[in-house]
Amino acid sequence: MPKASRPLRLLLIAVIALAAAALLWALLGVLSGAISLWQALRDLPLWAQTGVYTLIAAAVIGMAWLAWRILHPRPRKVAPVAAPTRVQIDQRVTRLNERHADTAALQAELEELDRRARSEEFHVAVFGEISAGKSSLIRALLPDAKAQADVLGGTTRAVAHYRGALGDTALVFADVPGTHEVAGAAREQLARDEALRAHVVLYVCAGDLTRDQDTELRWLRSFGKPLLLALNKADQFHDGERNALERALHERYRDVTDAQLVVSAGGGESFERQLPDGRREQVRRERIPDVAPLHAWLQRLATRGASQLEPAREAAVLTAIGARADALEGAAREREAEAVVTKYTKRAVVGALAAVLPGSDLVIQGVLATALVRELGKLYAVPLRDLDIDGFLSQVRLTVRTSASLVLAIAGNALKAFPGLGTLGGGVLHAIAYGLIFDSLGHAVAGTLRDQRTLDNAAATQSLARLLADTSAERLRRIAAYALQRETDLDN
Ligand SMILES: Nc1nc2c(ncn2[C@@H]2O[C@H](COP(=O)(O)OP(=O)(O)OP(=O)(O)O)[C@@H](O)[C@H]2O)c(=O)[nH]1
Ligand SMILES: [Mg+2]
Repeated sequence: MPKASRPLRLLLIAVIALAAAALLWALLGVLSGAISLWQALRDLPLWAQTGVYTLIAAAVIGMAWLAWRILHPRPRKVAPVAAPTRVQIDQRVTRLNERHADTAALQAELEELDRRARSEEFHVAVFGEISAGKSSLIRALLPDAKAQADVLGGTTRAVAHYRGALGDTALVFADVPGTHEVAGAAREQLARDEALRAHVVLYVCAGDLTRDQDTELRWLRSFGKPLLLALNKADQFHDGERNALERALHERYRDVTDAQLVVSAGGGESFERQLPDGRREQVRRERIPDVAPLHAWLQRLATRGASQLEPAREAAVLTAIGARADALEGAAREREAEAVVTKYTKRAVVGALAAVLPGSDLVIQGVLATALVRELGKLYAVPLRDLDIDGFLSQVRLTVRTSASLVLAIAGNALKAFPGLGTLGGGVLHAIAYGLIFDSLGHAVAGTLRDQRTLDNAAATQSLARLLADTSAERLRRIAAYALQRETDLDN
């Protein structure tokens, strides 16, 4: 570093001296203020002195508390997800039934929700990766329960329930399939559903959590239910390793879980035994489980009683049912949209066959197209005022005109697929072309409304252009069949 020049250093010394003098001056000011305040207070009657001292003490304590709070911010609570109410879910199920959706699974879930609420049993779902020791942990906590344990991963294939008691509370453990098993997606869903149905989730791990496990744990927490994290197989770590892991889990998950506990649920241990004749032999025996801290935590939660934990459990189940209702509604809407598109495609074909045809110019039929877009808009609950149908149809006409020769060529191919069709009136080619246009238009509009909840003209026109060029055999046969059917109907 280059040396500072002498005048500069002198200037720096002067500034420092000035700052020190100012600080000293301020300190003396405060001191003199405090002395004169103290002298003034001495002259006051005792009650007034006590009042002022109490005020000063309160201010000092208040400031100390404020400083402490700023330095030690409260752990951020994960806000529970906003759950739908039971009434909302019941209404949605009724509406789905009216739309002929299969709601049997949703209704079964609601019945199970009510059954558990009535039973007042305390439900604990034991959740975690395959072979983490979930079944062994249940056996250790409820020794009379029978859960299959195996060294091969993926032993618990479906949800099994084990009943017992913790103090005076009737308790049910749900032993769920382990997550992250290869090709175990369906079983993983079973495990997640069961975790939502429980009052408490016990998350079992056998080491540090992977990124997926971390996400899973935070997802479980988002339902606002008590969540315990148990590090199992503690015996497999040296003391130092175990302590470091315990500290790391505590540091990372103290805001996400209610407790982080270290346990050893079982497994085997080997040791060497000396026989009377001096020989030694290897002996293997079941390890005595050490699950005391976990047992104590569960007991503590159980004494709060199932009914106190019921609202969070209900909210979690209703949220899951809400998501399933969303999926069913989506599927019902897709089916209904398909029916609407088919209806208008048939109408377009029939209209083209019956009308005096506009030569080779495939000008789109305005009234029919408007009705199609309106009906799809209603289905996807997009307000009519948000649909610029006229503007959209002008763009559609342009797209259709530029693709006219392509569409007619595709319609010609469809005719070849039905050799008999070609001999029917010359209008059949145009009827199929109209069918193709309406089928493409319907699917383009439905897809855009589904994905964007609005009629994005550019996206819908792009999709239309793509669909107009779709020559899949199944589609051509279907549209040609409408024309064929109508022609035969007209002939008879
Ligand atoms: N060393 C040791 N082994 C354990 C412990 N707990 C369980 N095990 C062993 O880990 C293996 C898996 O145990 P399970 O209880 O079947 O594990 P799980 O999580 O139920 O497995 P899945 O149902 O297949 O997902 C078995 O061989 C157990 O003996 C433990 O605390 N220490
Ligand atoms: Mg198991």
